Amino acid sequence: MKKYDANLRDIDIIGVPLDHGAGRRGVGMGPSAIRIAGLHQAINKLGHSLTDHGDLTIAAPETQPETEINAKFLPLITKACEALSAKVTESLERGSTPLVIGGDHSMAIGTISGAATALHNKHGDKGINRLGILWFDAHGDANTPNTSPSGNIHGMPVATLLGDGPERLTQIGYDGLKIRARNLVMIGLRDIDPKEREFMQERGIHTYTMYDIDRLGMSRVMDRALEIVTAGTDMLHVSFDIDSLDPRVAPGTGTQSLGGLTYREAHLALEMVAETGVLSSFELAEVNPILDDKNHTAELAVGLIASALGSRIM
Ligand SMILES: [Mn+2]
Repeated sequence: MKKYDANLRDIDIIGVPLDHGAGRRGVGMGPSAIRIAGLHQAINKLGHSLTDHGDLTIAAPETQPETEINAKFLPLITKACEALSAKVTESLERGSTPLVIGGDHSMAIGTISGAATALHNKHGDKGINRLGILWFDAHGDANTPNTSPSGNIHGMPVATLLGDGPERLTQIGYDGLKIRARNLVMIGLRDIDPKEREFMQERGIHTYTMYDIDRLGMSRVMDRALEIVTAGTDMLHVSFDIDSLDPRVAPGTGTQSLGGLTYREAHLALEMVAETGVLSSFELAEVNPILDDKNHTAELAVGLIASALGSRIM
């Protein structure tokens, strides 16, 4: 795997003001809140060079028909994810590190399709075997339009990227799988729908739930997780849902679930990611400023991004 010098990255910030995949409005303001919380300063301080590509243009939900009840705002989310995927592919092919800030977690369909497409362009159908994914979340995000209780697409990215989702979304970048289950590890889970559990077990997704983190400690969980996602892969993408943290630490998010990661567990996990030197792209989703307490959750998000990009205590 390509090792990056922690201090020599070219970072491409891509903002995704996407609300439409979530049940609660406000998460579309996440990119602004994260920038206001000092994202540029934090990255500059680490010595990286930085280009902010601004936000994708996304129409307000009020101007859009809510077409499909089982997959709400599918046409708009498809368009946003197609645009995002193309930007992520371009960034990776330039040798840069895409840093995607959201936005609801349906954007992961775009980000990860973009990473998979970069590998597909280089290696054809075998490219997909070379993409490792670490996914931090309270939830499984593994519903499909048929199993989702809400029809909100932010609950479907994992299933979609594994090929089981709305066709328009599975075709982004190229037609086919964007993740191999064996290269995917999900961390911090504690709120999983029965049908998601079935799906995750059938597909053989590696999971470290809060139970595992309590039993093993985050350090050992990350040792094992990093071993899985770096085995035989060329790229490592981290998809970080801020709701993986406990809502007492991260109140500014729409689907809170008690019993989540502590402040230090989250930082340790991302410090360990940075230590590997092989992180190739990162995204942070689901910061909702409307629900936040004086932008603290966005500030927390900036700190976590800094840890993932090499910030050290000593
Ligand atoms: Mn999520």
